[in-house]
Amino acid sequence: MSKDQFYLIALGANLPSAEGAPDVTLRSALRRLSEAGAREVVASRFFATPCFPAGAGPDYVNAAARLEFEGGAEALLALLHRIEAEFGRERVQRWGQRVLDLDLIAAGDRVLPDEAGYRAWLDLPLEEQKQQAPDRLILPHPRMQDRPFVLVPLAEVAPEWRHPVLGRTVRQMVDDLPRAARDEVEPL
Ligand code: PH2
Ligand code: MG
Ligand code: MG
Repeated sequence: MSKDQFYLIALGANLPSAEGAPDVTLRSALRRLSEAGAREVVASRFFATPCFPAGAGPDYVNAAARLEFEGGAEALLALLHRIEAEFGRERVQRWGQRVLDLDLIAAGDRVLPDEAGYRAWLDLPLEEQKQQAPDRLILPHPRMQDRPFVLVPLAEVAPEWRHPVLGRTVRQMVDDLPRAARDEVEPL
């Protein structure tokens, strides 16, 4: 397997879909991914996590998966969006409530769009993150290192994956989190 074909994704839901409750939706979305061409899909357990930002909606169910995919990062992103749409996801409000969120977290050890473009997103202050959404694919996900609901599940499927810009493994990034934040991510 070439490193280009290895991907990490994060899954989340905090509203019921036509399939059912968030955990049922996530299980079903993982099955859809395999049917649609993702191979060797290995998923974490499911976790209950407090909504970020606090108070913006009900608790989430989150999970992570690693997988192989032939088509390239843009094609995988398009597939993730297609599956979100199939499950009734409407892209209205950022960071609010969703029936299914499938986020591309990393494509092997690639840095997109390039190291300089990546660093600009990495350093963006929180207030500006709320105003601006990137119009192109930024990888690894520029906020992954801050998010217990991404890192804790990810540590079950890719503990040794190393962030190509920060130089930290997933396991190390989990250890870097405040303990209280880690403890809020609880297996279902
Ligand atoms: N996703 C968001 C916004 N807030 N909070 C939690 N706990 N889990 C998420 O997956 C999540 C969130 C936007 O994608
Ligand atoms: Mg998303
Ligand atoms: Mg998300």
